[in-house]
Amino acid sequence: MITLYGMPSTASMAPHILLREIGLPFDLKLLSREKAEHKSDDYRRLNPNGRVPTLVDGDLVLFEAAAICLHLADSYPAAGLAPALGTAERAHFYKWLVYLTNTVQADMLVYFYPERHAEGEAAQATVRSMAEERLFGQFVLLDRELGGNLWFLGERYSAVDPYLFMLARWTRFMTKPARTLPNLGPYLARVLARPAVQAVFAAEGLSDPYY
Ligand SMILES: N[C@@H](CCC(=O)N[C@@H](CS)C(=O)NCC(=O)O)C(=O)O
Repeated sequence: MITLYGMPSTASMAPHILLREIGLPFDLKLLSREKAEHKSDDYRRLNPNGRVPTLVDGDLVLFEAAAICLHLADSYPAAGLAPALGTAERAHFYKWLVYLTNTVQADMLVYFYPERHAEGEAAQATVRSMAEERLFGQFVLLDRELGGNLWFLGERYSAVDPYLFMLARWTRFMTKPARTLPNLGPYLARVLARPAVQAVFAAEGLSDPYY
């Protein structure tokens, strides 16, 4: 049985959506941030970073949300969550998933944890607002790339979509949320309408605003 360790509305959301898209039985262990369960010795034995998510699949213990998404897409090809290996479409799939985790998510971590980047309230406010500006630029780029596509890569839903949705959701209280962009706005509504995404919101106990 697969176990996904996460916390509501965090980086565990994209793997959580994919597990439900694939339709696998799995055990969801939601850790308490208040009790710092993600920093416990037991959890750090699985993920020495003390961060979520972590996926345990038999002997395989995997951290990094994007790696978990790639592993799930590869392990259950019938779900069609990634283009065929060795194709140009697959190369673009890698490019966008890596861009999301390596550039957008990296700046999200600066935005949400400014105290790790500067000392003092004023410096942290500057770090945060500069991260927010960079993030908006990245979402403008993503909005342009999405254009009038149904899903991010075109006609087929892929692992990129829940990843982008998860990151876009994190902008919901920013001054310029991703949902205000012309293509991302209707796209996020389409992702939200998927039964797997609805099930994740219910299981994680999340309510409006959704993105
Ligand atoms: N690159 C990692 C980032 C994981 C990460 O930073 N997760 C956050 C939640 S979104 C976390 O666990 N934060 C707790 C902490 O940093 O103490 C991944 O994608 O899995």
